[in-house]
This record gives sequence, C-alpha cells and structure tokens, in this order.
Amino acid sequence: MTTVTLSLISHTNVGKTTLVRTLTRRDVGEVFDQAHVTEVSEAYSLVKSAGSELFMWDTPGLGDTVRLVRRLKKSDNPIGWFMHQVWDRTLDRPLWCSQEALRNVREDADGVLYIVNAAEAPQDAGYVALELEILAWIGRPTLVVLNQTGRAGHGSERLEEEWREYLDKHDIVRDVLSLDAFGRCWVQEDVLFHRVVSLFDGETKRAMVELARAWHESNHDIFLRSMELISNELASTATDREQLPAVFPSTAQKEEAMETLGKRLQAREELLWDAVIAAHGLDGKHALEAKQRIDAFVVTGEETLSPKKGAIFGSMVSGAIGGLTADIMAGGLSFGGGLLAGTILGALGGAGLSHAMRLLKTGEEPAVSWSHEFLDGLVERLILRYLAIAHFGRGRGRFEEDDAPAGWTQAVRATLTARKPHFASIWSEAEAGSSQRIGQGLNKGLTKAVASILSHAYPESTL
Ligand SMILES: Nc1nc2c(ncn2[C@@H]2O[C@H](COP(=O)(O)OP(=O)(O)OP(=O)(O)O)[C@@H](O)[C@H]2O)c(=O)[nH]1
Ligand SMILES: [Mg+2]
Repeated sequence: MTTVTLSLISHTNVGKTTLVRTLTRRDVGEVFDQAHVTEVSEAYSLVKSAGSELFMWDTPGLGDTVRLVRRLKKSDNPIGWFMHQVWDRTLDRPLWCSQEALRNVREDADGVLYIVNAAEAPQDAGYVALELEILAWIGRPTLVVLNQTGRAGHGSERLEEEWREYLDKHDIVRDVLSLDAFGRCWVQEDVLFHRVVSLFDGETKRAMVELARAWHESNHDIFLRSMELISNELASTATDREQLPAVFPSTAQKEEAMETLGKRLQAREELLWDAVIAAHGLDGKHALEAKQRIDAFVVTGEETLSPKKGAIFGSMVSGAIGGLTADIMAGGLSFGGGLLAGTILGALGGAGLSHAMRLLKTGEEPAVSWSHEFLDGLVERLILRYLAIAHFGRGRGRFEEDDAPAGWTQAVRATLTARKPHFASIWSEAEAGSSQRIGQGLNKGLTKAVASILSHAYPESTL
C-alpha cells in the first residue's frame, strides 16, 4: 500500500478543520471561531484506490510565531532544539500546539497544505512570513490554499492577487490556490488534487495521480446522479396534465386545475431536492441548511460570474420570496410559498402567470399543462439550484451576507440559449410522449449544459 500524506498547517483559527470537514463530508473535529481549538493532530483517510490511500492530517494551529522564531534562531539546530523542548500544555499553549503541528509535518507529511485567510491583507498577517520560514526549515513541498475568500467581500479578488504576489517571493511555496471551504464547488476539489500531484515525484506522484482520479470519479458519479434526478423531475413536469371537467371550462375550473398541477410540481420538487442533497452527502442540520438556502436562493441578473470565489449564493431574499408568493396569490392561485413560488415565478422571468400554463385540446376534454416558455425557465432555475447545492461546503456556520455571491444566472442563460432548439424539440415531444421517453433526451441535454457551465466557471477542471 502506498500512502500519500498531506498535513494541513495554518495559523490558529484559519480553517484547517473546516476544510477537512468539507473534504471528508463529515463533521469531524471541533470548529469554533477562537484560537487553538484543535489540540491533537488527527489523520483522516480521504480516498483509497489501486493500492494507494490519501491521508489528510488536521493539526493544531500555529500560534505566537514571533516568540517561536526568535527562540528557534538562537539555536544551531533550530527544529531539533524546538522538538526536544518540553512545553507546558496549559501555560505555553501556543508553543505546545505549534510543536504538535510541526512534529506532524516532520514525521508524517509528504506535502503541506498551508492555509491562509485571504480576508486579511498580507501586510496585516505578520505571522505568515515567520510561519513560512518555519515550514522552509522543515522543507516539505508546500501548496498554499487561500480560504475565506467569500469573507473578504468587495475587493476580495484584489486581496487574492496581493496574496499571490506576496507568496511568490517565498521559495517553499510551490503553488497558490483559492479554495473557500464554505463556498467551494466539487470540481475545485479536483483542481486542488491536481495541484497536489505536482508537489511530488516518483512513486508518491504516481499514487497521487491515481488518487486524484478516484476522487474525481466519486464526485462525478454524484454529478451524474443529480442530473438524472433533475431530468426525471423535468420529464414529469413536461408531461404532466390536469384534465378539465368540461369542454368549455369556467375560469374557476381552470384555476383549480392549474393549482392541482402546481401542487404536484411542488411535491416533486420537495422530493427532488431531498434526493439531490442526500446524494451530496449532506444530512442532518446540513441538509436542512442546504434546503433553506435553495429555498431562499434567488440570483439577480446583474451579478457577474466569479470563478475564483466559487461562491454563488444569492443574498437572503425571504422578503422577495414573500413578494413572489403574494403575486401568485394575486393571480388567483394559492400554491403555498417558498420553493414553489421561487420556482414558478423565477421560471416565468416576469412573463406573468398566465404564460406558465396553457390549455391543451388534444383529447375529448381539454387539459392544462405547463407552457414551453415555463419549462425553459424551469430548466434555468433547476440548474441554478443544483449549483447552489454543488457549492455547499460542510462546516458552514451561520450564513453571512459576506459569504455570498457571484451570480451565475448569465452563465446559465447563455448556455441554455445556445441549446434552446434541443429543449424545444423535447417539449414538443412531451406533448404526446411519455416521461420515460423524453427523460433520456433531457438527461443528455442537461448534463452537457451543466458540464459546460462548470467548465467555463472553472477552466482548470476536467469534467
Ligand atoms: N468564510 C469562511 N470561513 C471559514 C472557512 N474556514 C473556516 N472558517 C471559519 O474560521 C473559523 C475557524 O475555523 P476552524 O476550522 O476551527 O480553524 P482551525 O484552523 O482548525 O483552528 P485551530 O484548530 O484552532 O487551529 C470558524 O469560525 C470557521 O467557521 C472558509 O473557508 N470560509
Ligand atoms: Mg482546528
């Protein structure tokens, strides 16, 4: 068995444990917004494949580096001296924790992921230069991960650039990558592991190539499963009909039929998102949170795509959702709020409720079904919601406005516009066809569209 071992190192309270949680899809360790939360180094197996296994060590954070480096410099064999010191765990906690972290790198690491808080300017994080000096002494190949990119808010990309420039001057740093554990997309994990491959040579590199491939495969399977679930839901909606009780139905009868159709859509959507969330390994409170997030997920057209940040969540818009629900009510329909209101009105794109459904006069009696225009809009909303889940990182605490958003609406819209004929022919087929038959065509079209959106957003990824 070849093992590849990565140690996560950072100043205390930057986000090592949070990153491990996002990658393992488990609530491991302790996460709080305070110094020295993690006290002992702990290894987590991330992936196994073909006789290789990737381990990631979560370590205690470095602290009081100024004192640490001053002392190290006094010695001929600084690291040796430091490791043989006996630090009091209570009285010298910052140094005790630093020693635990460095011991872990020295004894176990093939490579180091050094995490830096990109919400802070490099000149304000004086400890970074000192910590890099210590890592240089130990001498393992180091990849810097800039996290908390969502936190920096306005101008965060400029800060990221500053960090890159600053880190460029340090020889131990082989590479710099932005990855916010809260708002990362699974395709960025592939990019992370490909960068890790280039830290190594020989047998370790060969094993890491295989492990990166296995990691990609398991994420890609979840992607394909999600596309299948969404396509099945779309196929059901496109073929759904509600018969009207008379050849010349009254307005009240039409509205009742439309409401029935809407309720069925709502019920399917509930099941759909439960299944997609579960497929992403989100359970318990994370599942609830993810659901609330997509429920409140509205992206405005003005937002521009920000591939670097990888965060896409729209601002919290419960007010807007409330407004949308009121619009539906005013249109004479009482679908209930939240998810469906967002889905229906979002899909309409302001075209008005009367465009959402149409009368079909195929059989003996007329029926109502969803309009092609509505279905086009629905595809857009379903993709945006999938993207919200695909970026949902574990370890997310309370949602904060600053963790938000770069809009994806334009990207999704552009991709769908290019594929409009494909979907249009499916909607026509749906008028007579069964949902199973059109499901396949939808799955193909949707998978290609979403793969293209993700590849544009993350050009380094290999979908
Ligand atoms: N916005 C954002 N916040 C993060 C991210 N990662 C961590 N945090 C927050 O930063 C704080 C510290 O996170 P931890 O994962 O406990 O940090 P740590 O490096 O393990 O800390 P120690 O174990 O004490 O060294 C928590 O409040 C997290 O919610 C991130 O990628 N983005
Ligand atoms: Mg920790």
